[in-house]
Amino acid sequence: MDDSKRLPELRRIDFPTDFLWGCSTSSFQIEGAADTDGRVPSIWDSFAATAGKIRDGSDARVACDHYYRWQEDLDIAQSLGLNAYRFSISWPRVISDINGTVNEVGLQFYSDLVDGMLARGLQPWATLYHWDLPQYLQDQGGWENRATVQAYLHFADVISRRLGDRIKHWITHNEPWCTAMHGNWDGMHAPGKRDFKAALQVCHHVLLSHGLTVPLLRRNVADAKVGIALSLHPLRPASDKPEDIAATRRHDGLRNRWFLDPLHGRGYPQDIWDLVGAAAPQMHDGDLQAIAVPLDFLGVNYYFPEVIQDAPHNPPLATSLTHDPTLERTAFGWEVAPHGLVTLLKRLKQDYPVPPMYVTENGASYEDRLEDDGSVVDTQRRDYFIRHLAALQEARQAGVDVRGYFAWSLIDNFEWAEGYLRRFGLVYIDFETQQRTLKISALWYRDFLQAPN
Ligand code: IFM
Repeated sequence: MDDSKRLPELRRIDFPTDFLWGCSTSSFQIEGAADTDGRVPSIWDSFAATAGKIRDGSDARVACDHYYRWQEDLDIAQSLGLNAYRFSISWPRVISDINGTVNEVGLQFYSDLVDGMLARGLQPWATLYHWDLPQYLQDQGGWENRATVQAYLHFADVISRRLGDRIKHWITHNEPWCTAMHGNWDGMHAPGKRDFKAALQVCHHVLLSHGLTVPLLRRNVADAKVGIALSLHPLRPASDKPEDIAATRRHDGLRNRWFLDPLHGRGYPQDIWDLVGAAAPQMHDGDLQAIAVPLDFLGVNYYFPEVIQDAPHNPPLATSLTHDPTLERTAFGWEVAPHGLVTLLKRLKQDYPVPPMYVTENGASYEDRLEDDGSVVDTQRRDYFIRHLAALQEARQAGVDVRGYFAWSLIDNFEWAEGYLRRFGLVYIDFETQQRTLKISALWYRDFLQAPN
């Protein structure tokens, strides 16, 4: 991957006029107001309250206080010149208990939020599930329990009936890999299990809930456009040894194909199904057919590529990750590889009958500082965006149908197990005062979007 140091020339007019320019956020990471207006605990509240789970010992009880400051945040989004805004809906704010009781106050919050977007020219892109499962469902087994699929359908039904007159773009799930694997295999995320078989069962139920929700959304919402946002990675072997090449194929099997194949009607990849043996998920007749429902778009969350080595003593995949030492890294340690986005998008087009795609997340964490003069000089993040947008454009010019770009994230926020140690925002948040400051990257995005030609 050759990512030259010179910044590419980038102009908005070189993108289609109906291209979507957005930012992404998620409910748990920004809203706060944890006990307000009938919101009940989520698995992330419980996880954060458990000693040792969050690196800085923090929680998201206040986060960015967005529940109270959403108007200011949408004003900022509008001032940048965005025409779309991706957010998620907090299930524990809207459905209060195991009986499916609807919390009208919680629903009203999202209704107002969506009205606020429309009033500012921001097309609402709603994610139904961005990891904040109600704790009362986890108490019954969470996503490992097939009953959670029905609970999710109820949640989706309530939301889409109420907001479907205004929200036309729906993302069923954000990054099922993280829900399943970080939540249940490596235990880095809530609910914090370490059980590979459980992770694959969770994964299956998440995909099933996706598949069953798509027709429901289409029934409830006139002109609905429905998709899913996957975290996908371009992979390459650490060497040209046959063992590393085979390991890369296996790693791809779980990381990418385990999601892409069933969504495109191919079922779970047989090579990985055979490899995981008894850990394979329990399925019912018709599940795979439901999961394969055609989508209106695919959301691609791209952050970094992975370099894979054979690791015979590392079951079940017998692979391990290494780094490309020639690539620069973000403060989080993630490799900066804009060209990986071209590789990924072209691969998706080549290997699958993909619908139109949107980059639903892309961004970088750096150690930003609010200077005495009030500026936040995040030139590395600005350059990251420029290079990735140029890569997106290169993929488009090669014939890949990509119709929008959502930067992660509008504002600094609670970065899951990392707490507040990782800043991804275009906008700096002082978590003591809740003051918002546009970083250099935000000023660049604004100037880019609003340039006269
Ligand atoms: O903050 C997360 C987001 O919630 C999901 N995608 C990756 C981001 C950065 O880690």
